[in-house]
Amino acid sequence: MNLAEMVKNAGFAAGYLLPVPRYEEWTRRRASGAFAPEADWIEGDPAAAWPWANALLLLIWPYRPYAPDAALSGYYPASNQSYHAMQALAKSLADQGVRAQRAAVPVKSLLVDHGLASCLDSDMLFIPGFGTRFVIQALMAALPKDELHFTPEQTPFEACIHCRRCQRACPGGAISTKGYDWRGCLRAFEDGPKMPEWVMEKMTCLLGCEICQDVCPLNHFIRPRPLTEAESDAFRLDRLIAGDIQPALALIGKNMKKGGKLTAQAAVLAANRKRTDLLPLLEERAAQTDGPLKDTLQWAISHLKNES
Ligand code: B12
Ligand code: SF4
Ligand code: SF4
Repeated sequence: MNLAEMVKNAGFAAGYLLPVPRYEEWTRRRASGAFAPEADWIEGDPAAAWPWANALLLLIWPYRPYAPDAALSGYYPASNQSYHAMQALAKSLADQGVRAQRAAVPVKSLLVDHGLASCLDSDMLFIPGFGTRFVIQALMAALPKDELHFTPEQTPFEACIHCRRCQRACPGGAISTKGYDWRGCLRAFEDGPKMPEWVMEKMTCLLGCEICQDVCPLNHFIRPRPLTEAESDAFRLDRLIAGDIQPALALIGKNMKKGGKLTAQAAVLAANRKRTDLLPLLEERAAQTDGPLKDTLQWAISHLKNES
């Protein structure tokens, strides 16, 4: 087998092979409550979770973002594509008798600690050639001994030019001279049918927030790409508000369905984009809906009524 070739054939731009990692300090810091709740699903002790594995393969999937006026995060469609590429790679490895399994590990810390990426003031990772626009996938594997060619550790490097554009542009004030604080990051509060008022008021994008990456000069060499026809159609606000989310889920993965969040985000975005033409649809949907999603729909309706 030729692992580097398999990684390339699966569509990844790079693959880094590391020994099974240990990160007790990271796990201790998480236990102290320092990290966002989304970090809870990361495995705290890899040697115990994957006792059969002898290596960790970190895979890099670069992508081009959409232009800011598309109001759609390019990360999530890319993340879905890279997930399927990673599963296909695991299957090809299994076909060669190599056990490999998706691993929830703190990929940022691992890349930074090995000098393979640099953490910017925005808390995004930067890799030369890809900017911050890449998804990281991770596979724990049991490789034959003659395939264990670990990626050499590099000297850690600094890439951020501390221009503070991300700090000035961040709508939640998450980035400051003290660093990044997830409690001010819009993305940390966008996962359900209801969002805090301050998040709804500042939301500019579906699926996440792209602002700190859009303004970063280290990304400006990457040309945004237009939405394909299928993407434009799948993410039409009227469609998402009506609950017709299957075409969108086909592009971003079924796990993005969680509790009506696509409909909630579309309603908020409709309000923030002053889409008064969508008022009748929002009212119709609110009349058929109960619970927290109804509150979000009503927030959007009252915002739009104040506009008209
Ligand atoms: C939890 C999480 C979030 C949370 C918190 C984000 C955060 N920055 O902490 C929320 C939901 C807010 C979020 C938002 C986003 N996320 Co996110 N997220 C994660 C996740 C699942 C875990 C990250 C984590 O644990 N954070 C806790 C921090 C503190 O730990 P860490 O990131 O591992 O490592 C840092 C620290 O440990 C620190 N460190 C290391 N040692 C020490 C020691 C000491 C003493 C100290 C003080 C610090 C320190 O340095 C490390 C580098 O910063 C990762 C996937 C993964 N498996 O890691 C994706 C991940 C970080 N997210 C990603 C993305 C793309 C995003 C968004 C852009 C999505 C979007 N479009 O809206 C935003 C960006 C927000 C931002 N500016 O960072 C990508 C980042 C890719 C990249 N190029 O950097 C990742 C890697 C997912 C992936 N598989 O590709 N995310
Ligand atoms: S915008 Fe400037 S300060 Fe912020 S991460 Fe990019 S280079 Fe660093
Ligand atoms: S993702 Fe948005 S809210 Fe979060 S730090 Fe970046 S600019 Fe701020």
